[in-house]
Amino acid sequence: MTLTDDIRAQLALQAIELPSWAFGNSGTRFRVFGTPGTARDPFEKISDAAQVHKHTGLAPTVALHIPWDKVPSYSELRKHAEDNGVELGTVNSNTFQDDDYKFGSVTHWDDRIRQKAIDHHFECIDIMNQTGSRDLKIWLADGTNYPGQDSMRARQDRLADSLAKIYERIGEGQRLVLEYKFFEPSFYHTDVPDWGTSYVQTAALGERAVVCLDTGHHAPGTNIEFIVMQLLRLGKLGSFDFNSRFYADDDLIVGAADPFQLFRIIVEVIRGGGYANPDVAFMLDQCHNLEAKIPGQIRSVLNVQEATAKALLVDNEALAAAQAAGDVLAANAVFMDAFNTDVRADLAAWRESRGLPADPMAAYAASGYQQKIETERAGGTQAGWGA
Ligand code: AOS
Ligand code: ZN
Ligand code: ZN
Repeated sequence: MTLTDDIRAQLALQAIELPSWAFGNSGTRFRVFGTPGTARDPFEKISDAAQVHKHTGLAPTVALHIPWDKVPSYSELRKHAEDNGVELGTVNSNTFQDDDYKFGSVTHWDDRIRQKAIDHHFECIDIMNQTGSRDLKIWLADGTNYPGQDSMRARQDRLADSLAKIYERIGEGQRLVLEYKFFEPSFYHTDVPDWGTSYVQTAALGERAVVCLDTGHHAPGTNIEFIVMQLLRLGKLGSFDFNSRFYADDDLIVGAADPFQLFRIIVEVIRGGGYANPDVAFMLDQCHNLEAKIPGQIRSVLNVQEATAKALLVDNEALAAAQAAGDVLAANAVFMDAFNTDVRADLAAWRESRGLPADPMAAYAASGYQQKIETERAGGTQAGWGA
């Protein structure tokens, strides 16, 4: 099977948002290793992200994280992004790195702390108005570690109340995107643990509140593509945080751990009308603890593109015929044929036809950018996860 003109045209519509934090240092609770050349501030993170777009044409926007990417002038940061050929995207709030949030943020029983968390989101919305961002993404660390520690019911009610206040502030063209995660840092219960809770909470808010599905935030064995199908069916799938996991929320390179799962997810996205649909944002949520960050992000967007090309190859007519005939093996064969097709040469040719390097990893390595930042940024304080 080869990529048809129609598939080639569809591939040109792909846009994947990069996380600014992928360009800062990150690690585990055991150690954060420094990586030569790592960005020292939000401006350098944007410059690095722009390299990914330059070599792949796939990553036109960069997500910010507040307060990690706090700057005195967002119009300056916005201009810097535009000068580098990218735009600022989703603003991620942070209510997990302040002592006040030890027992929760927007779910906290203490009115003062709950209001502080709501005010932080108001600040994020003010920033979105300056950066031109559409989405406010909320991931909450809220939860408890022991049964009886707090009332799960009361926390859920406070969550609904806080989100309603934040939603009221969201502009007409903006969205509130609520991410779920089944555990960590809370281990007994999490206040937004699953797509159902995120759905229930966002449905209560209104149309401009949607769900973010982070692929690393499910128990092992979960059929994630089923969730994708269901949220698309309900019109509530607002965005993806793509990454890979072997064990927990590993935040490794998307498509590295299970390329077949990524393919199955994208098949459902396409089937549900979510591909190249601005209402369903493709984002990465990854950290590169060991590997160089810019090539790590280049590899990531290429993995998503490769899975997309394969998913677009599925012969839907043959699949429908096999399904209608109850021919289980034929239907599965149609599915697997697409996944097992090697699209790499076709994608290289497609890139060249669009003035992009056939091999973006090699092009970046040959560009001299990595050597340049390793020299120029030596000795400075590198930005890090949380810094
Ligand atoms: C946390 O586990 C979530 O995946 C967040 O989306 C994100 O990773 C965090 O806000 C940034 O590190
Ligand atoms: Zn995430
Ligand atoms: Zn996560």
